[in-house]
Amino acid sequence: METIDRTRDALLIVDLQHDFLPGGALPVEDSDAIVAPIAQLAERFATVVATQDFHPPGHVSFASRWDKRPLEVVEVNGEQQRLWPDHCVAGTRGAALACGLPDGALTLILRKGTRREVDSYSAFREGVGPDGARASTGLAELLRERGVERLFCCGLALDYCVQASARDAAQAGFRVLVLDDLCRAIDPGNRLPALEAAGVRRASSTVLA
Ligand code: VGL
Ligand code: ZN
Repeated sequence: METIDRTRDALLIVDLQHDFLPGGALPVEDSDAIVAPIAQLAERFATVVATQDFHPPGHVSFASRWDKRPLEVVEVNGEQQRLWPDHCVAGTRGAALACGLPDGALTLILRKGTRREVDSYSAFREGVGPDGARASTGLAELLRERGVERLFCCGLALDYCVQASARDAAQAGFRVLVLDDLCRAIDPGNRLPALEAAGVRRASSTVLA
């Protein structure tokens, strides 16, 4: 059992957006099942950060931009970039948050992937840019200033943005728990090596009961 400490704990809700729900541009199976439980859980935290995948048209992660098919891989700034259908285009309904939370419930909405030439799975650091570096989003500093030491992660997709965010949070010095039952994966068969390597704990949200 874990007790939520209202100053030291924060909830990170990753990319709970219409395009990742059934019927969206990049639907994650059964993802609609986690929306209501996450909204309920959020009420128990004083610090709740929601990330929002928010791409300009023609984003570097869009297969259409490369004249390739989704799931193919290209090289961008020396890194392997998996290509996706056009999704979470800034200003579209698909990009809107679907977390069912009143505005006031969120401490911060963090938009990522907003630069046309750089993708960003993680809430903490962008993907590798043209300068060969991963720029900080400032989230680690914001959380530290609020006294946060431990982060509970949930949302979409477990094998991409949740994994990347949890790994970077652990690397930034936070204790990190991924709430497995409140995540869904694009490919449930994907192993999650970055989580294991970073020492991220995985648990069911029932540990917070
Ligand atoms: C995501 C693929 C592309 C995610 C975002 O939220 O996991 N996956 N963009
Ligand atoms: Zn994206």
